[in-house]
Amino acid sequence: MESRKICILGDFAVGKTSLVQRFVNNQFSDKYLTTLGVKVDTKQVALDHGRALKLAIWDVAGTDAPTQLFLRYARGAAGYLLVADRTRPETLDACVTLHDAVAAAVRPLPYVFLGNKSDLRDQCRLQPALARTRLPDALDWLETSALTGEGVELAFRRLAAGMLNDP
Ligand code: G3D
Ligand code: MG
Repeated sequence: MESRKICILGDFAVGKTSLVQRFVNNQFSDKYLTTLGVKVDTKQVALDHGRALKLAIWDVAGTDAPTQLFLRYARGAAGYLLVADRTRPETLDACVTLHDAVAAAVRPLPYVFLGNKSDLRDQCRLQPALARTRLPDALDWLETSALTGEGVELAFRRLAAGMLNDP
Protein backbone atom coordinates (compact mmCIF):
# COMPACT_ATOMS: atom_id res chain seq x y z
CA MET A 1 0.00 0.00 0.00
CA GLU A 2 1.15 3.51 -0.73
CA SER A 3 2.05 5.63 2.27
CA ARG A 4 2.45 9.34 2.90
CA LYS A 5 3.88 11.42 5.69
CA ILE A 6 1.60 14.22 6.89
CA CYS A 7 1.97 16.85 9.61
CA ILE A 8 -0.62 18.45 11.83
CA LEU A 9 0.18 22.12 12.32
CA GLY A 10 -1.30 24.98 14.29
CA ASP A 11 -0.93 27.23 17.30
CA PHE A 12 -0.48 25.97 20.86
CA ALA A 13 -3.52 24.15 22.35
CA VAL A 14 -5.75 24.37 19.26
CA GLY A 15 -6.35 20.60 19.56
CA LYS A 16 -3.75 18.99 17.25
CA THR A 17 -2.92 16.07 19.53
CA SER A 18 -6.60 15.58 20.41
CA LEU A 19 -7.57 15.41 16.72
CA VAL A 20 -4.92 12.81 15.94
CA GLN A 21 -5.95 10.80 18.97
CA ARG A 22 -9.60 10.98 17.93
CA PHE A 23 -8.74 9.82 14.41
CA VAL A 24 -6.31 7.06 15.36
CA ASN A 25 -7.98 5.64 18.48
CA ASN A 26 -11.48 7.09 18.16
CA GLN A 27 -11.27 8.57 21.62
CA PHE A 28 -10.87 11.90 23.33
CA SER A 29 -8.88 12.31 26.51
CA ASP A 30 -8.38 15.38 28.62
CA LYS A 31 -5.74 13.60 30.66
CA TYR A 32 -2.67 13.23 28.47
CA LEU A 33 0.14 15.73 28.80
CA THR A 34 0.96 18.37 26.26
CA THR A 35 3.03 16.66 23.60
CA LEU A 36 6.77 16.77 24.15
CA GLY A 37 8.86 16.43 21.02
CA VAL A 38 7.21 14.55 18.20
CA LYS A 39 4.78 11.63 18.06
CA VAL A 40 4.18 9.61 14.91
CA ASP A 41 0.98 7.58 14.52
CA THR A 42 0.02 5.55 11.49
CA LYS A 43 -3.42 4.75 10.16
CA GLN A 44 -4.84 3.44 6.90
CA VAL A 45 -7.52 5.41 5.10
CA ALA A 46 -9.86 3.75 2.61
CA LEU A 47 -10.72 5.99 -0.34
CA ASP A 48 -13.07 5.84 -3.31
CA HIS A 49 -12.52 3.36 -6.15
CA GLY A 50 -10.97 0.79 -3.82
CA ARG A 51 -7.93 2.92 -3.19
CA ALA A 52 -6.26 3.14 0.21
CA LEU A 53 -3.42 5.12 1.69
CA LYS A 54 -1.34 4.62 4.79
CA LEU A 55 -0.77 7.86 6.67
CA ALA A 56 2.19 8.50 8.94
CA ILE A 57 0.89 11.39 11.04
CA TRP A 58 3.54 13.62 12.61
CA ASP A 59 2.34 15.57 15.61
CA VAL A 60 5.09 18.00 16.48
CA ALA A 61 5.07 19.96 19.72
CA GLY A 62 5.60 23.70 19.45
CA THR A 63 4.57 24.01 15.81
CA ASP A 64 3.12 27.43 16.49
CA ALA A 65 6.26 29.08 15.14
CA PRO A 66 8.16 28.12 11.98
CA THR A 67 11.46 27.34 13.70
CA GLN A 68 14.33 25.44 12.12
CA LEU A 69 13.12 22.32 13.92
CA PHE A 70 9.65 22.77 12.48
CA LEU A 71 11.04 23.12 8.98
CA ARG A 72 13.00 19.88 9.36
CA TYR A 73 9.77 18.09 10.30
CA ALA A 74 7.84 19.60 7.42
CA ARG A 75 10.37 18.34 4.88
CA GLY A 76 9.31 14.97 3.53
CA ALA A 77 5.64 15.63 4.22
CA ALA A 78 3.23 15.16 1.33
CA GLY A 79 0.53 17.30 2.93
CA TYR A 80 -0.74 18.66 6.21
CA LEU A 81 -3.70 19.56 8.37
CA LEU A 82 -3.76 23.18 9.48
CA VAL A 83 -5.70 23.73 12.70
CA ALA A 84 -7.21 26.82 14.32
CA ASP A 85 -9.23 27.05 17.54
CA ARG A 86 -12.60 28.61 16.70
CA THR A 87 -12.88 30.09 20.19
CA ARG A 88 -9.61 32.02 19.60
CA PRO A 89 -9.78 33.84 16.24
CA GLU A 90 -6.15 34.93 16.57
CA THR A 91 -5.08 31.29 16.04
CA LEU A 92 -5.89 31.84 12.35
CA ASP A 93 -2.87 34.16 12.16
CA ALA A 94 -0.57 31.30 13.19
CA CYS A 95 -2.15 29.15 10.47
CA VAL A 96 -1.34 31.73 7.81
CA THR A 97 2.25 32.05 9.10
CA LEU A 98 2.75 28.28 9.11
CA HIS A 99 1.16 27.92 5.68
CA ASP A 100 3.54 30.50 4.22
CA ALA A 101 6.52 28.90 5.98
CA VAL A 102 5.75 25.47 4.49
CA ALA A 103 5.37 26.93 1.02
CA ALA A 104 8.71 28.72 1.35
CA ALA A 105 10.62 25.81 2.95
CA VAL A 106 9.24 22.91 0.93
CA ARG A 107 6.69 23.87 -1.73
CA PRO A 108 2.96 24.64 -1.57
CA LEU A 109 1.74 21.28 -0.24
CA PRO A 110 -1.88 20.14 -0.26
CA TYR A 111 -3.59 20.89 3.05
CA VAL A 112 -6.98 20.98 4.74
CA PHE A 113 -8.01 23.76 7.15
CA LEU A 114 -9.73 22.69 10.38
CA GLY A 115 -11.71 25.10 12.54
CA ASN A 116 -11.55 23.02 15.72
CA LYS A 117 -13.51 23.10 19.01
CA SER A 118 -16.73 23.60 17.05
CA ASP A 119 -18.58 21.87 19.90
CA LEU A 120 -18.11 25.04 21.98
CA ARG A 121 -20.89 26.68 19.98
CA ASP A 122 -21.46 29.74 22.17
CA GLN A 123 -17.75 30.56 22.18
CA CYS A 124 -17.01 30.10 18.46
CA ARG A 125 -15.92 33.48 17.14
CA LEU A 126 -13.91 32.29 14.12
CA GLN A 127 -16.19 31.72 11.14
CA PRO A 128 -15.10 29.39 8.31
CA ALA A 129 -15.66 32.12 5.71
CA LEU A 130 -12.74 34.09 7.14
CA ALA A 131 -10.44 31.06 6.83
CA ARG A 132 -11.53 30.66 3.19
CA THR A 133 -10.55 34.25 2.53
CA ARG A 134 -7.17 34.06 4.22
CA LEU A 135 -6.25 30.51 3.11
CA PRO A 136 -7.83 30.31 -0.34
CA ASP A 137 -5.71 27.41 -1.66
CA ALA A 138 -6.80 24.83 0.97
CA LEU A 139 -8.38 21.61 -0.30
CA ASP A 140 -11.26 22.21 2.11
CA TRP A 141 -12.28 24.24 5.19
CA LEU A 142 -13.94 22.09 7.81
CA GLU A 143 -15.60 22.62 11.16
CA THR A 144 -14.25 19.97 13.51
CA SER A 145 -14.40 18.81 17.11
CA ALA A 146 -11.94 16.38 18.63
CA LEU A 147 -14.42 16.12 21.50
CA THR A 148 -17.46 14.93 19.50
CA GLY A 149 -15.55 13.64 16.46
CA GLU A 150 -17.35 16.04 14.08
CA GLY A 151 -15.47 16.41 10.80
CA VAL A 152 -12.35 14.56 11.98
CA GLU A 153 -12.50 11.47 9.75
CA LEU A 154 -13.55 13.68 6.84
CA ALA A 155 -10.52 15.95 7.29
CA PHE A 156 -8.03 13.08 7.03
CA ARG A 157 -9.92 11.55 4.07
CA ARG A 158 -10.03 14.84 2.18
CA LEU A 159 -6.30 15.28 2.69
CA ALA A 160 -5.54 11.70 1.64
CA ALA A 161 -7.58 12.10 -1.54
CA GLY A 162 -5.95 15.46 -2.26
CA MET A 163 -2.44 14.03 -1.87
CA LEU A 164 -3.19 11.19 -4.29
CA ASN A 165 -4.17 13.79 -6.87
CA ASP A 166 -1.04 15.86 -6.18
CA PRO A 167 1.71 15.22 -8.74
P1 G3D B 1 -2.37 20.91 20.89
O1 G3D B 1 -1.86 19.50 20.65
O2 G3D B 1 -2.73 21.62 19.63
O3 G3D B 1 -1.46 21.72 21.74
P2 G3D B 1 -4.33 19.61 22.58
O4 G3D B 1 -3.78 20.80 21.68
O5 G3D B 1 -4.82 18.50 21.74
O6 G3D B 1 -3.34 19.30 23.62
O7 G3D B 1 -5.62 20.31 23.21
C1 G3D B 1 -5.53 21.50 24.02
C2 G3D B 1 -6.75 21.60 24.91
O8 G3D B 1 -7.93 21.74 24.14
C3 G3D B 1 -6.99 20.37 25.79
O9 G3D B 1 -7.64 20.81 26.98
C4 G3D B 1 -8.00 19.57 24.98
O10 G3D B 1 -8.78 18.70 25.78
C5 G3D B 1 -8.85 20.68 24.40
N1 G3D B 1 -9.49 20.33 23.13
C6 G3D B 1 -8.89 19.86 22.02
N2 G3D B 1 -9.78 19.71 21.02
C7 G3D B 1 -10.99 20.09 21.51
C8 G3D B 1 -12.31 20.16 20.96
O11 G3D B 1 -12.58 19.85 19.80
N3 G3D B 1 -13.30 20.62 21.78
C9 G3D B 1 -13.06 20.99 23.07
N4 G3D B 1 -14.11 21.40 23.78
N5 G3D B 1 -11.82 20.93 23.62
C10 G3D B 1 -10.80 20.49 22.86
P3 G3D B 1 -6.87 21.03 28.36
O12 G3D B 1 -7.95 21.45 29.28
O13 G3D B 1 -6.27 19.71 28.70
O14 G3D B 1 -5.86 22.10 28.11
MG1 MG C 1 -0.07 18.61 21.13
